[in-house]
Amino acid sequence: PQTVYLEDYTPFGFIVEAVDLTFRLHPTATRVLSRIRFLPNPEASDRTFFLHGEDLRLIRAAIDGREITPELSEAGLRADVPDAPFTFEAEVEISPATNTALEGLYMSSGMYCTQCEAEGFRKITYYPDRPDVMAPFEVRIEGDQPVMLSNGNPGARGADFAEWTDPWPKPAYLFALVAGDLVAHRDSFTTASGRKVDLAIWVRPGDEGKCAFGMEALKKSMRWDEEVYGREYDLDVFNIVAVDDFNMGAMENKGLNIFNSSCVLASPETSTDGNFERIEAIIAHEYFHNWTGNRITCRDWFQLCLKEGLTVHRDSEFTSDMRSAPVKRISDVIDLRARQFPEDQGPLSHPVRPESFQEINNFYTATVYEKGAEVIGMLKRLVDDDAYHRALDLYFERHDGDAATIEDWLKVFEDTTGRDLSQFKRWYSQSGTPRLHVREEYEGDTFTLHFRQETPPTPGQPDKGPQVLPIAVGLLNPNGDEVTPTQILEMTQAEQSFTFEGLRVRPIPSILRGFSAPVMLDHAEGKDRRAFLLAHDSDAFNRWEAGRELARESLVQTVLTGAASDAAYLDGLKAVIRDESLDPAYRALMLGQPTQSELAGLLYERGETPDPEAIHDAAEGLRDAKAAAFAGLLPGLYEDNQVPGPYSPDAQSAGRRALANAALSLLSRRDHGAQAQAQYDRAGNMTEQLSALSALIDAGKGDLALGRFYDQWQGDRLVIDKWFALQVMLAAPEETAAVAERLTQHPDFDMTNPNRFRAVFGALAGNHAGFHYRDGAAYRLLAEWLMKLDPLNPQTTARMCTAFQTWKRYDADRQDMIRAQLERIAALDGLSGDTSEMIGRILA
Ligand code: B3K
Ligand code: ZN
Repeated sequence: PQTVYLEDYTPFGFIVEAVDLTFRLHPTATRVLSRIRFLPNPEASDRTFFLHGEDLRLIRAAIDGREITPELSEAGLRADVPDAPFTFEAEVEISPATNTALEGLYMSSGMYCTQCEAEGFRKITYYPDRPDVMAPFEVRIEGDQPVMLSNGNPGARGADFAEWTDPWPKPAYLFALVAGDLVAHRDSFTTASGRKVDLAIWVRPGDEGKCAFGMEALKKSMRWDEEVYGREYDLDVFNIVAVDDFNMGAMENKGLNIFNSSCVLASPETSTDGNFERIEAIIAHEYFHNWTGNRITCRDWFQLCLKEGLTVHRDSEFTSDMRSAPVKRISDVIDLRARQFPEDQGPLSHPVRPESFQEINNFYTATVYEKGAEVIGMLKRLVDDDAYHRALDLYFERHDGDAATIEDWLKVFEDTTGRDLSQFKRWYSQSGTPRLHVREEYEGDTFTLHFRQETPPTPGQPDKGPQVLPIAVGLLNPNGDEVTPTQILEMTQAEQSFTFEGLRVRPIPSILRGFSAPVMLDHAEGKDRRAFLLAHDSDAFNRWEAGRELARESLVQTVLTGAASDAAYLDGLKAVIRDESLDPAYRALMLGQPTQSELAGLLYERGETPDPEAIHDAAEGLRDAKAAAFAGLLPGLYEDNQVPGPYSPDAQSAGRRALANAALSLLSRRDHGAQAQAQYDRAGNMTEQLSALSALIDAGKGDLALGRFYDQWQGDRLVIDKWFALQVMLAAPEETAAVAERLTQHPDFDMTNPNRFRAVFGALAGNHAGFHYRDGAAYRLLAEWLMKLDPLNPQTTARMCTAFQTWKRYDADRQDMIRAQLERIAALDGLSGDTSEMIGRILA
């Protein structure tokens, strides 16, 4: 596979003026007829006429009506063309039914659908498949499918054809086509300027009852984008389609979003509160792409964070507005630490804007998405909300219809605020997580914070410059009152001090409030200080973080010295969770604890070799300690947070259920699952049913309920995914690999369905002690299945290789076992470019 470099960018030699496509659908022999109008691009020097194309059977090609015999290769087609406007025509044949990679045009449960981002359109027809080539598309679909959809507005429709026109120029990666036996859940939305938009969510017959929530989320997103960003929708229709076989969550194709059915279908009986919240966020995310991604797209794939970081930032703002802002912030940071930090601290570390790649699909990462969103959050903090929105207005005005770059993005901020963002730009080019060290000094009535920042070397980047860090700080007095409200300290140097004057008593600082920069904070505070902040910090994030720090330290001490769980932590936590003035969702987050994988990372960071079994035992020990310390409190907490009446997925109800279920999981450590069994037997929604089932499994009492659960839900693929995942996630360390292996023998296991594959193997990688169990069985099992999946679905295989990215943290035996598995995969005959790039980087 070839490496592509950001610095090699050159514009395409031609402009595409218009695209006309006709599809004659057939499962194994679909014909695609294209008519593309090209003009020479005055801004390009290279006029080589090369069109991407992969796995296509060329039937005929013509230029201005005259047949040609182009030069064909694995990657595409080259031809001699006139030095003037011309029309290129081609007819190709493709086979959607045998397309198991789920990229291009493929079939899922009998329906035709597409996935073109990033480079899938070239599997549909010959085309300059690059995001800076934008054109209006006309599409005609011929076939006998009851529903046939494409991008844009509907045109003529007959018994065996349907036509669609998308007036907005778009890159090919936003092309979509869907055809099948589908039913619609319909609604409409009137935009701020009074245009009526027909909305529809298309699903397989039988799923129509699971669309209402998604539809509400869509309408809320449309309204929110008008109110907060002044962005209106721009077509007569907006269609969403649910597809069972999909490599990721969803796709923002213009006017025709395609969703993994797990990210749109929802009902109280089959979906958890967590599912509802995620669906709302993903619908918003894909909808918001209409402006940040579609109207303004990326010049090249190195600029991916331009649309993804920004759109994640926007969907986080949306969720904060719809639900609880502190709860959303804490959840985002938990997620960042679980997925982005390990990536940035291991062999796969790359800048938010990568500078080279072999397979772009390997760069749809937590760094590009989530760290990319953090970078925008910092920018907003630095310039303030008003300036942020003025910059965004300018961005939309200046770049509508463009394929833009990070330089364009930063320029609108420079132009609206007069700031020089050249140092800030390092957030896009430097990889790695900065470490921020703090020292305090108090003299006279002056309090000083001395900061020092450093970013360890990452692949290809031995030396780093200091980054711009917005550090949100507030000061408390020893009574717990805030004496200095939150302010943003702007750190730009490697070492920098900030003073606060006129303080008659030594204040207690609360640093990095709201997690104002994505760094690892090293502040030698001591337990008392943390307990104080846990009790008093007025910043909800830092209050939670103080508890988290205590939990981390307690666990680390247990692992290293066998110490019992920290009593001060348990006391402080008890006060918080019994405080009824606090949001139940927030209290539920407080009850949680760092993951075992996070602890392994922390130990490694401190120069220790993490022992997965010891970490597992410490984590279990802390849960037992909570169950014991809160024994008197838990039954009340459980009872008081029951939500009576019909199920509603709103944030308040969900928060109460989260707290009740957190209490339940601790309770069942002492009552051997009695309360959980009672909840399982009466559960009226999936949130209650699944948390009862988890608690039962955890108490070693899950077998009967697991059987009943399967019998009840065997007809529902999405619920059965949960059934698969839960068993692996909650398996005891020494049994995890065997449980996963047994599940791969189950008649419902289907490796070609990414959701099902991930249910088993995502859970295997997520069960830290099970995955790293000393016999290495889980490493072998995962490698074996990745090798089976690679020839069918390279994208999902490559993504799941990330399970091995933290391998260098562990002891020599485990490293040897993992290396052996990685080398075994690397040696596979015909290994895909996707997987080979990932394994190569992990081994490097
Ligand atoms: N843009 C798509 C992701 C495409 C992934 C291609 N491998 C979904 C999203 O971020 O909204
Ligand atoms: Zn996105």
